[in-house]
Amino acid sequence: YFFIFSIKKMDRKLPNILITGTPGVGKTSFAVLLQEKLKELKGLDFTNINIGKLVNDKKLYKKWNNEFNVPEFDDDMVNDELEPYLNEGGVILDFHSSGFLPEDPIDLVVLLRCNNTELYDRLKARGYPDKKITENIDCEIMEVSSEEVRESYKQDRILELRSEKIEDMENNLDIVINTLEKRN
Ligand code: DAT
Repeated sequence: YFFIFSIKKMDRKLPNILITGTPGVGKTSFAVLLQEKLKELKGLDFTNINIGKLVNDKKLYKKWNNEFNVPEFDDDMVNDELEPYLNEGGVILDFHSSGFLPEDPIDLVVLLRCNNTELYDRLKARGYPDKKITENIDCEIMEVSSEEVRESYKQDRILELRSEKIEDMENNLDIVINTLEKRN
């Protein structure tokens, strides 16, 4: 086996990886790059699941948040949808929230971080209204995603990485792939 994680879980050939952090930190960009590189460099087939997109596509919500005009995802509905994929293994999850996910089938958590000015520019470029930008920057400052990760996963499964410059992406890729291999 390529990964230590999977040795313990004989039912999963490949580990599951969660990419998390405040909206705009670079989760989706990194998740896509990671999947491509694992294929290109290691010949491994991972599947990307953007949970936000999944929630919308499969309507995994019962409530609507009128303030921000977004659905409020339903924990159980999302977990029911993810369960077969996580049992199978080889999934790269991409989401800002992590506390509701099951701890056991997630082998590595990559927590991305970004400074306020860079995050502001990214969310502005995305066309978010100021209120939504402020809300998200406050979340990054108050470490909402970080706290959630630390409360939900053991320290040795968490990698906290800066995602501010383009070079960070390449660096982070090396760090994540090395971490997966090192534990072999
Ligand atoms: P998220 O999925 O966390 O919301 P994203 O992947 O959509 O974030 O990225 C938001 C924007 O920032 C997008 O235009 C790509 C850019 N970006 C992502 N990671 C970056 C990095 N390390 N350096 C510079 N720009 C980055």
